[in-house]
Amino acid sequence: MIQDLNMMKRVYDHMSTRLQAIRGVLNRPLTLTEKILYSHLAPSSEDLKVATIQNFGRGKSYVDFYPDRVAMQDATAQMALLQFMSAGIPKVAVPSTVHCDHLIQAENGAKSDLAAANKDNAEVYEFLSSVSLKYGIGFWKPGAGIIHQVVLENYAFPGGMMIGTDSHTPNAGGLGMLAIGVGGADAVDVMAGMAWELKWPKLIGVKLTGKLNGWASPKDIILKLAGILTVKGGTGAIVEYFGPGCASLSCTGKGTICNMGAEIGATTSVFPFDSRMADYLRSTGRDAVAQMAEKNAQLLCADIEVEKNPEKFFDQIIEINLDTLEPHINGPFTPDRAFPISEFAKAVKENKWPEKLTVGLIGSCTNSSYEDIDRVASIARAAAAQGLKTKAEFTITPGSEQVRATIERDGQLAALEAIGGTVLANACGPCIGQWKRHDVKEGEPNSIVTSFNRNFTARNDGNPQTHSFVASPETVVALALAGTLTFDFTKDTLTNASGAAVRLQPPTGTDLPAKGFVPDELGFAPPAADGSKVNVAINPSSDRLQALSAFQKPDLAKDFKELALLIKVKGKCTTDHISAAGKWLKYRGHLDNISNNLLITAINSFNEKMDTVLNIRTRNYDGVPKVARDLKAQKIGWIVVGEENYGEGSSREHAAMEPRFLGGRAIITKSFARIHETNLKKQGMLPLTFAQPEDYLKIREDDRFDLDVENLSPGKTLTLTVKHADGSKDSIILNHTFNDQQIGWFKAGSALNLIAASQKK
Ligand code: MIC
Ligand code: SF4
Repeated sequence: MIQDLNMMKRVYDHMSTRLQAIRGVLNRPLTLTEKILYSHLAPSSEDLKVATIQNFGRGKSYVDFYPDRVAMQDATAQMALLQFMSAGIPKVAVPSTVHCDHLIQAENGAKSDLAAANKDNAEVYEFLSSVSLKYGIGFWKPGAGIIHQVVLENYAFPGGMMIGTDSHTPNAGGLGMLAIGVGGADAVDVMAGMAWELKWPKLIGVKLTGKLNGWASPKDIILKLAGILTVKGGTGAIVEYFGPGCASLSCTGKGTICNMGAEIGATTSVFPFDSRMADYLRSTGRDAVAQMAEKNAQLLCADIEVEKNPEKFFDQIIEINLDTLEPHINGPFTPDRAFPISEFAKAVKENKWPEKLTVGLIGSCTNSSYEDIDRVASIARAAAAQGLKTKAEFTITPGSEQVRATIERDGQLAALEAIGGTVLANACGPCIGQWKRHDVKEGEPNSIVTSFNRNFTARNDGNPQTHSFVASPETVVALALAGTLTFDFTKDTLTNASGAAVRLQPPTGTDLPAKGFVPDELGFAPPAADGSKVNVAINPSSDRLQALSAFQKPDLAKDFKELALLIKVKGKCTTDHISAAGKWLKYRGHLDNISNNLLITAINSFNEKMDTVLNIRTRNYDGVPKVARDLKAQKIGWIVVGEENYGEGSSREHAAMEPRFLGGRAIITKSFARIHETNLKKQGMLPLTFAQPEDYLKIREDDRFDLDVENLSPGKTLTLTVKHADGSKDSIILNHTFNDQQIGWFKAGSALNLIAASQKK
């Protein structure tokens, strides 16, 4: 069944009238991104005064929008919905869905792993399903699939705008939707019917020419782009693809590219509407949506002048020629360290990375489409015919039940199992550390290659010595057959069971199943027509769920004096370092318990150790959360100091709530990742940046700090007075990006406190 067709109709009607008005004011050609953004400006429709339409300052103006829908996954939905419940609103204002995907642990295979998850997480699933039923939210059960795949199959539509409590929400850009990852508090705004604020983005145009061939696949486009732009090159920007190469890519291939755009820090990525998207919509049972998009096609791509003179419309342009694009492998420990296959073996040897491949993992939210699996199955079939089997362990994570059932029916799964593959549950599993490995011990150096999108230290299996590389599914399978990282499948040979030298065949495959997809009839539970009677219970003695207490308003005169340093972090500090996943995922609904993972894998710059920081009060070294709790108990506020792109990666707002909960006041860094910076502001924390990045060096382990928060106002710097133990002082200038509304969140203690107060009026 097509969900929310009327909403989509409204969006298209609205878009065409609104864009006319906008063209009248701006009087210039528009990119696709601008068309979607301008047509979702708040206030909506009639109320929009032409005067409020303007050339917003890219990277400067904060602008309010009304997104069309919200999606949440189980690991972030718990906190999002606990906040929604405390806001006191009876029903969500826009179509919203919850997806149970992150909490399923991979161990022995799909069936038993799903059964185990249903048992272990029963309380959380029960909570999420009853909250969904009550507040009008669609609920996707465990096993139905990974949020982004399910959204692409059911909800995404060209020209729409959505937010999701997961950083890979941009996957829906493969279907021409502007889909943005956010923290749960942002989702609360939209579900409460309020406008949602975003800094008007810069625009990066990526021109695709030529056509992929041989072993190259859509994943290689984003792997290459990550190498060019690095993990922070897309910060504050939307990536818009254009050029003749776009139409040669399938809709799901485009989804892969947009999905992994999160790894360059981009706000989101988007492709123009084309026939490949219409084909995908039809193949997934949405003919009516395809028809509407076709009718409005001119609204769903950039104006012709943009393609002709892109330099006039984009802040940066990158061109990638698909004809000559090589397969890429990125890693280890960061997704932007990119190597074309022709240079990879040399890099492995030079860097002394473990050459033996222990496990190859394909699938996940970004690479488990019918096309991915069909192409990989073609490699597997040809390999089997040549007497080859995988030498490394090999796992397959289907992105959704719909894909899994279809590839089972069409024989691809059997082909993958025949060369040694194990099928895992339709869930995040090893991608987010939900992986019980039996083959290597903790601390043992080893290499894995995945078709996922992130490879931060310890992410997949909790082992900091696992060298994780990201590649296309095709590359993963080829390397799994070889069992070594140094195999260049484009030219090297392998030895088969009878001792003959054989070459792997480049993949072939189709993007859509000839017999159509097998629909997932059981995975979805619609909300109750009248949810007011549904009871949502939280057991007060639960260790998984905890009702939220409001954060207190700060006392500006007192709370920012004599602060201590909790930790000065050295190097990369992703949200995985701030609030680890894996075994900690089980506490995502319990703020007190999950706070015990605060910054435990970040490196202390003073001793290069993890989870070992000075407690200024006791003069002893202890774990980070322990010191934070002790300082909180003694009413000593504290700060964290960090380097570049602090909070890169996930949308998890726990990384912002935990420091707030444990008495943190400010996080001071050289720069922030977008979602994390907003999450901190929403929770009443102060994300601040050094005006002079070298001032990072002035911070000593036993300093005390005063911060002049009384002066917090838009565009004005703050001053941190650093009082060193030897009696000397430093004055450090700090920048911030707070606007008036956000200062209101800070002064109220959190953004949620403001919403809750407005409901009580
Ligand atoms: C991720 O890929 O890091 C996650 C796990 O999906 C996160 C969400 C989370 O931490 O729950 C994300 O991408 O936002
Ligand atoms: Fe799940 Fe991994 Fe996708 Fe995040 S990136 S949604 S953990 S599959």
